[in-house]
Amino acid sequence: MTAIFWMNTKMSDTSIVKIKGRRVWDSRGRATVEAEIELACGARGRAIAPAGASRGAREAIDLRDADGMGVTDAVANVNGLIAKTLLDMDACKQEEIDRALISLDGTLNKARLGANATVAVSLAALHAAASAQGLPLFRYLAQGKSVRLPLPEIQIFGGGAHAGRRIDIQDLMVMALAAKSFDEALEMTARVYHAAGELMRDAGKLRGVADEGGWWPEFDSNEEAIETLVRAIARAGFVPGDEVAISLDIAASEFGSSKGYRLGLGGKSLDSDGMCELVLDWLARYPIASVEDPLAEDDRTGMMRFTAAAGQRVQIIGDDYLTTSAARVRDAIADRACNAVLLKPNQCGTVTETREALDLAKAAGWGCIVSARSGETEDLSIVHLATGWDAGQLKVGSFTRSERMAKWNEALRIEESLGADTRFAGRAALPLKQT
Ligand code: 2PG
Ligand code: MG
Repeated sequence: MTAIFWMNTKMSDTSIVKIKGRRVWDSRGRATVEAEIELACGARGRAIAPAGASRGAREAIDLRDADGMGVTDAVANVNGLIAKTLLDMDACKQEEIDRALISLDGTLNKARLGANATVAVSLAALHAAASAQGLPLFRYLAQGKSVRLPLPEIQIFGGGAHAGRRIDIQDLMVMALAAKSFDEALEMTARVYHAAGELMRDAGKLRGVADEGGWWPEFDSNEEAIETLVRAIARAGFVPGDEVAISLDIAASEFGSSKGYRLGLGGKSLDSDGMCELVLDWLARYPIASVEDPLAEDDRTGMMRFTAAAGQRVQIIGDDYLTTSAARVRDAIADRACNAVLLKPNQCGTVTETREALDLAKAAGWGCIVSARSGETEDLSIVHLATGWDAGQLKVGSFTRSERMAKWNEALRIEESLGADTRFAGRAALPLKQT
């Protein structure tokens, strides 16, 4: 009897007994941080920090060594200060773990420990807790509530900081609005991706791919890029806008600020009003359902003006503008400066802070898009966050390269595992009046 009782207690003991940090490598061949956590019951969790190229100025710090590349200090923080602090804590108490990380760091932007260290640890604890309960991570996060597979937003052409600034727009993506399931959304996107490749080949413009696997943007203007995407959707057999819509990440902070914008293609210089008009003109001319960071991260009045003009008919996402910060989401809700938030756990550095930003956005009826970074790995955490939290949308990059496909394929497995309970967020995930 005593022995059995002892074993049961041991099995349910989710206190942290070991934390190990190590250096691994991401999809751009850059060093990054992996954290592994072991619990008293034997369960383990592991997670890897991603890294952005177009980063918001207010993002939590991706801690690098003096050479700007290495992660020796960030890994040492996991194995030293963080391990010491979190040892014996209960992995099932995510908020307590994350609060401990926040107070140990003591800065507003994780400058001491590095968000690459804290996000890897925070996510590893989450994985360990789910594993201790014998649940896939999305089910552990859902806490018995029903969930929907997210609407995927998938890159067809890369650009901006992910393609040597060959064109100004950073991500030219599609959303398969007519899809009835995640599986069908991927199948539709595959057809568009390959149709776009054929168009580039026929035009003698096939030059390989950009950082996230989207076709290299060999175009003479931003408009030519959008027009080629419209043609690819039609060539794949879909009605542009109705069945498959365009989603753009302008990432405007990369080429401008509230003081002015300088587009590389065409050498145009625009003030905030001019930039606003340019993107509004694209919305009027092309079948675009979603646009991210149309103005720069410091251009509050520009974002407010843009949202007032287009927020009823188009999803307007704040990425660099909001940096997964609950405080900034709260301000933007009050300002009506966007109607959707991009959620990147490494922009804030913990699971709990990501969740806070999501909860605020959801309560305001905003769109919520859980997102990968341009520097990624085989880590699958964000697929489970998007599904388990019922965020509604998921952005992972293109339809090639295994760090991207691993995530799309994981969502397929989740969809299959739900069987008769499967639900797909589809176009209802967009915060639009007429969908
Ligand atoms: C973005 C992401 C993904 P990065 O801006 O949304 O495309 O890019 O990770 O470089 O910030
Ligand atoms: Mg972005």
